[in-house]
Amino acid sequence: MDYAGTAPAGIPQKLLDWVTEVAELTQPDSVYWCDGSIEERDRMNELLVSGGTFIPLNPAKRPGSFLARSTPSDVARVESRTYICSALEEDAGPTNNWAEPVEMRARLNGLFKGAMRGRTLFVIPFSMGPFGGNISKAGVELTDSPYVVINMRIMTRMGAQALDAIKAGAYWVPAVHTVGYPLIDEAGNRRPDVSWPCNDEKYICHFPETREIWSFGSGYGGNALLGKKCYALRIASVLAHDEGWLAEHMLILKLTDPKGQVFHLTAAFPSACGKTNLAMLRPTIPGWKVETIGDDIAWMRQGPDGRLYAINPESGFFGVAPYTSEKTNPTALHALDHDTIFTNVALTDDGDVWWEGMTDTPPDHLIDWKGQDWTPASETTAAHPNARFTVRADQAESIAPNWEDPAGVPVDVMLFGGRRSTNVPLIAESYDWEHGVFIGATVSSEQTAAAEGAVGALRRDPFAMLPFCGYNMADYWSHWLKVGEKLGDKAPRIFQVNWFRKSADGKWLWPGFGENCRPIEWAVRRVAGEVDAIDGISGRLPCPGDLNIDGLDITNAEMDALFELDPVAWAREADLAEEYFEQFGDREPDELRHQLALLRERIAAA
Ligand code: GTP
Ligand code: SPV
Ligand code: MN
Repeated sequence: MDYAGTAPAGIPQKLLDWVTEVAELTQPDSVYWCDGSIEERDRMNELLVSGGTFIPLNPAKRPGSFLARSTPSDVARVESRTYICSALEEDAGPTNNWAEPVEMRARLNGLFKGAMRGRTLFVIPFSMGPFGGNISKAGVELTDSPYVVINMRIMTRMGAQALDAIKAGAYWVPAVHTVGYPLIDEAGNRRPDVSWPCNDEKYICHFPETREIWSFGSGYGGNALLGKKCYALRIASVLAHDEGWLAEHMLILKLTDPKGQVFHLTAAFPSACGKTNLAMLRPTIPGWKVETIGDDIAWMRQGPDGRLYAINPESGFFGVAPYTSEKTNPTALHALDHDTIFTNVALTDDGDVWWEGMTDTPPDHLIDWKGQDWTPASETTAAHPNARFTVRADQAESIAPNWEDPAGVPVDVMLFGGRRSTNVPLIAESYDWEHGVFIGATVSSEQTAAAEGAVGALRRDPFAMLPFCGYNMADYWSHWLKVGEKLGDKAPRIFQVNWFRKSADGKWLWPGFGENCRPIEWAVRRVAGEVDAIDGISGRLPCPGDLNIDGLDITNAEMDALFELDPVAWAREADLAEEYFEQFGDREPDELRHQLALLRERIAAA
């Protein structure tokens, strides 16, 4: 078959050869080059509706919106099937699954052979980041999933303009995806399609040396939308290491204080720990304004003035639906009013969506995420805990007017956080950049439903990058130290935060959500040099009275509990950090050993 025949004019030979090679391997019926147009979107939606993947929602309630239900075995990222295939195992490091690249290529060749039979191979040219500037980068995803096409159209700048950039010579990363459910077997027998095709066997593979992505068997989120975690974090972290920039699992927001001073903040929290919420924060302190630039990923580079500039490489939000409500995140909720793809939420009797926490009282009857009848008496949740929405970023009323500036925004403050029911205070400022890197490197968090594994189990998640760092984590820490050296006194200030501390009887000590502007206000006032701080075990803490709690219903005892630093518990934290660092051997930067010694000195002095 002439797979190259449908290509638009002027495609670089290298791209054409690669598409042909993948098509010859996967043997689709046809090859289609996506242009990103509205007509194409509408055709794709029709295809998904007629194939049973999409259920159109009630156009009077949610115009332009659809519900998809995945197979129960394909609901989140599969970290156990995610591989870094570097030539040397130690370059992947002890926190990644490693596979020998030649062996993995052979295995993938076997799996991809004929995997697209009976389907269309879609060619998706995309840009991670706004067009122009020196931070954005292009990619091309080949997939047999129209669901992926339509999600990539929201999450990335996909289509003709990205292809034009590639034609003009832009660097691009190749990414191949198949759901692994061919419709025709080797003997030529055809089988009907299913509403959520996928394969029990899954491989999400990254080749850092050749900067390639190969994903087999899953149609879900970060496993399949390869611009997101696979490219913008795992492969980009490798590019960033080699080229001297940062690719991070961070939200980006713009903050304006009552005097009109503007600050930009980035924050790294593990999956389902509140990045989307914080990115759309509605401050409860009068006069402050928060605008959204990104909710999941930040690419950052030193600018001409020596400061660190951040862009959001994405153009949409793939956000956690459950507990998004008028109370927790009205901005996100309103963004979902139209033109939204919902995956694994519940369907109401009038053709709308519902999830746990959306309203105080659930509807009397729903169809749950598995397609079964559901009532409030049911023992299972109506929506999957990792149910997600896909929506264009500019549908959020909080989107910053300059969110697409290819030059990015200068970063003043960086936060590191996680879910910690004990020990970690509401906010603490790092003593310096090196201490900030130590804080990032020692982040641990109670696990969420965003990946397979035991929900609630405490695990180390350095820089919230555990599942996303494309190389040896210890080398990544060294890279951060080096970037800090280059930035010098222009470096952003680093803080540790924890919205999730609990009382002895298991209740949240901090109200969270909109009230998170209070510790952030303190951070910004520190940067502006307006307030002093007190040295503490884990970092610098607010002086009494400096953290604005005006109008907040919180007792002094609760405030004390939020900032309590128990030297015995912290000695244990230090021991656990040391134990964790040991697995990195010689690669662990000396500076982190030094920071651990400083922490122990502060504990001893407390
Ligand atoms: P990924 O998209 O998976 O990377 O995650 P994310 O960090 O963007 O997660 P998201 O903002 O969607 O996290 C949602 C979860 O965090 C929900 O369970 C929220 O209820 C909870 N959450 C967010 N902010 C707060 C907060 O301030 N306090 C408390 N207690 N929970 C919060
Ligand atoms: C995460 O798990 O951190 C996400 C969702 O942002 S996914 O894109 O599926 O990885
Ligand atoms: Mn994420």
